[in-house]
Amino acid sequence: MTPIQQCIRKKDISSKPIWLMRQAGRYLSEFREIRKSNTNFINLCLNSNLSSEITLQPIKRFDLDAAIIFSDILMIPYGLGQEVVFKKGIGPILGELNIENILNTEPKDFIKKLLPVYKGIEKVKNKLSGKNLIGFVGAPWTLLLYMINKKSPKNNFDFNKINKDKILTNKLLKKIEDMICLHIDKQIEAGADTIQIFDSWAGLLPVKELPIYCYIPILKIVEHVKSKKIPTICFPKGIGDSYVDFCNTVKPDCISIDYDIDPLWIKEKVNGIPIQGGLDPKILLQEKEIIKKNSEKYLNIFKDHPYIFNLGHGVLPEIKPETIEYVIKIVREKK
Ligand code: 1CP
Repeated sequence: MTPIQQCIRKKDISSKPIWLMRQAGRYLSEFREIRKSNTNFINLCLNSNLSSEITLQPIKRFDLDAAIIFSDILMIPYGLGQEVVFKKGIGPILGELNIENILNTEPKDFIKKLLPVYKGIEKVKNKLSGKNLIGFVGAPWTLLLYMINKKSPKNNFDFNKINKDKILTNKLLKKIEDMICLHIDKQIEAGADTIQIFDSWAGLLPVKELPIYCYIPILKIVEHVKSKKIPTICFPKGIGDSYVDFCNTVKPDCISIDYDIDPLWIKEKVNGIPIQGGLDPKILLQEKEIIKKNSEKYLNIFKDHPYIFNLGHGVLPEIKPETIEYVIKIVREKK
């Protein structure tokens, strides 16, 4: 049994597995080297030789317990025929939303477009032993938001824009949910043994809309994955106190917390659900003592609770690889 299975399935508290969101990426020179000559990010995700190589880069460098496939949540809009480009310094820019085309996309055509993602997973699986291979998807709400907003909602979010045409939004949401389930199925077939669901922008929803746009759509996906006997890790970033309602409604196999969540508070609220993450990635830009103190805070609080060490969001490009090594050492040596 792999360390993450031990933690999630057996609720084992004796070992604290570790992996990091965005563990492959720009903070690694070997990633930057590949990225330099592969300027089209989507094409890079669709190159199974390179995506599998990038997935394994942090595994070769560090003593991590899981690999997460190098891909992106926006591969789903891409698979549905919406143009997706990543602009340097800006982020993702999506093309016109042609609802008719999206709703008419056949599963077989979607799968065909994303086949290299699944090939990449197979390649990683063949080279990985004793470690988990995490597949992932964006949650329905976060994908809907990118698809309608056509860029990051970081600085320009207007809920009314999303909620304007409810019938249309619901049709789109249903299609997104179906494609998420399909994308998960194909990742599992290819060798993914755990599924993480990223609702990165759940925190933008008004609290009263959380059940409609966050909990219920994710619940459907979690139930689908549960029927395949594969564990889910859910990350409804930014919803604060609503983490409790989320856990009570969705009942994920593991809940990933962001850096705003008080770890002691959540531990008491989740009814024994395994917890992942929490540490603010910005801490990893500070001095060693501060890194140690903060990492140990999480390890101490979760001493008696099934816990996967991770961050409260992704590794920042400015973080030094030596710092990651240092954090792993702290987690491994903690008694
Ligand atoms: O070279 C580069 O500039 C590319 C940076 C990059 C990377 C390394 C992007 C663009 N995506 C990725 C890979 C990626 N994305 C992974 C790979 C596996 C890993 O090592 O973790 C994963 C799991 C994701 C998931 C993802 N993409 C999320 C959910 C997690 C999160 O960060 O909240 C989101 C929101 C995206 C969209 C996206 N893709 C890339 C960027 C810069 C963004 C965010 C844009 C924004 O701020 O809105």
